[in-house]
Amino acid sequence: MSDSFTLYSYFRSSAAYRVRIALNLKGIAPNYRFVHLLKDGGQQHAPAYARLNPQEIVPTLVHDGHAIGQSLAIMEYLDEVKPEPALLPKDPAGRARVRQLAYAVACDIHPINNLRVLNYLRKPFGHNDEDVITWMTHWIDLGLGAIETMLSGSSETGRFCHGDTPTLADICLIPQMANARRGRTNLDAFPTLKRIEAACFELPAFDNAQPQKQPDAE
Ligand SMILES: N[C@@H](CCC(=O)N[C@@H](CS)C(=O)NCC(=O)O)C(=O)O
Repeated sequence: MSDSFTLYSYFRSSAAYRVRIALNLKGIAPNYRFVHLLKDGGQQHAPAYARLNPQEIVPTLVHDGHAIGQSLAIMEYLDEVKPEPALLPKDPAGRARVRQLAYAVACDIHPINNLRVLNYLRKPFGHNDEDVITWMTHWIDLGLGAIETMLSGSSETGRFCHGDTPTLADICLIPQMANARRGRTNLDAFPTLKRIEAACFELPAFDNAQPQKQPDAE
């Protein structure tokens, strides 16, 4: 197996942010290729990138001749090719709980607030920036509120979302909280999430993956 990993990333992409955290936790330093989602009409639509990832979204990880899209698929791949430290608990119920939390972000909050969805609300549907922010805030508040309830009400929540080591749940949550801050969401309503976020940022793997710390940050 090759030691060479290449990540196609954009500093502000929360899906790429997830993979940056996972790579850092695994101790893998990838080669970075930056895909600017706004410049040149969106570099994700450039033919060379579209051949690599026909969905024309970031991230994409290239390893051993495979181009892998979808951050969750990438992170499970990383967990399989480099099992330690594990991103999922060992027991089936724990794995299911971590996936439930991760999917609550990655399947139900993030996709409907993605750039191309927001652009479609603007054109052709004619919504203005105020409408778009209201849309985002609504779905983020609803989604994070449910996660706050799940975490605060469970004895399985520890220093992190599941016990005392970071998992896919934290990896999905922290970038979504960064997105929420860019909108109007007041995170004070989510004390458990804020406590876990503070614990995550004590780890260099999370801290160094932050958007503003990336070489392509603006
Ligand atoms: N479900 C995908 C989502 C990826 C995604 O939505 N990426 C966004 C940035 S966070 C993107 O590339 N958007 C480009 C666009 O909307 O044109 C994943 O988890 O990788």
